[in-house]
Amino acid sequence: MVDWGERLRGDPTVLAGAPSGALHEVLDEVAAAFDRRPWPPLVEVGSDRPIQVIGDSHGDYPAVHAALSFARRGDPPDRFIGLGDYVDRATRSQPDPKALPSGSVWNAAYLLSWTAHAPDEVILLRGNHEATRQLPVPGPTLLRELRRAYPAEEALGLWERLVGLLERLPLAARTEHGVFLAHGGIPPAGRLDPAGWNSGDLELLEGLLWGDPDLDYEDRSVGHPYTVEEFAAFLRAIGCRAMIKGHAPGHSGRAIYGGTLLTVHTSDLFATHGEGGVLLAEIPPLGRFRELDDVVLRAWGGTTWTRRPIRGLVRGAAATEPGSSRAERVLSGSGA
Ligand SMILES: [Mn+2]
Repeated sequence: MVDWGERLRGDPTVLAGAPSGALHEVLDEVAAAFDRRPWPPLVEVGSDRPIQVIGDSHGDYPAVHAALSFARRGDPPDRFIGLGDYVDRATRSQPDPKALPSGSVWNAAYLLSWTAHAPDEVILLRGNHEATRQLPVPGPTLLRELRRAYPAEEALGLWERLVGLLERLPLAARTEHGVFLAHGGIPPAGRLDPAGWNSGDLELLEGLLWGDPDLDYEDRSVGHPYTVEEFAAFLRAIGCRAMIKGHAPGHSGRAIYGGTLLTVHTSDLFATHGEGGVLLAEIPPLGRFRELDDVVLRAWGGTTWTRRPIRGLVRGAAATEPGSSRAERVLSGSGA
């Protein structure tokens, strides 16, 4: 008997070439785990250990495997949080599409198997690409990737299963030491209290999964920009001091809003965006974390993780950014 889940957790490529029954077996285990322990909209995460955070991966399972292996190198392992967007666009990220024909499938199955196996250590948030049936994304490729990997008549059924499980992931996380994590943004006014959050609330999904800071805003047809004033008010309301997000690659590797909002991306598709790199952010444990200055950023070079500074954290540098002096006034409470 081969345990496909166990094999997959060791190597995200094992499903390639295997019959669809292998993927079904993995998804059965994930569904059973989610039934036993459904995810709440907001996950509270302990800060007793370092937390490794990945941004949008879009099917880049080699980078995700490298990040999760890094997080799990010790005993006990570091916690691991994915900021969403595990699927779609994988075929565009590879110069040779035949090399990784179905990266979204292997990436999603690998991560789902891990979060089902170790839910206290591997926490996956939804991105807007994990909410395509609620708010459609432009140019999704997951179904096409499934059609390359499996017999055509099985692809739609597998798509429905995969998407259905991705839709059961939480919307956001909050650490004990006050870091808020979500794919894109903050909830709309009137929904600042997580006690009232509901994963089926489209306006909440749009805010958390599709929002962009106004410094980084692009018109996506879904989602609204938020200002530093709205951002600061939300952080105060939920008792957090900083946020880490993905979604918009323009500021990847940079902290904006006076060094309180960091964006990371973990896909070769966006390796040249923002400050560049396939990035992993480490939040130190309680006692060693006060602000985003204490977060360690690393970039994947294909064989090793290399430490690199987070841009925008030095006050002098932040002050050169449009809107940052306003950000500092708002965040220090000296007027808006
Ligand atoms: Mn996104």
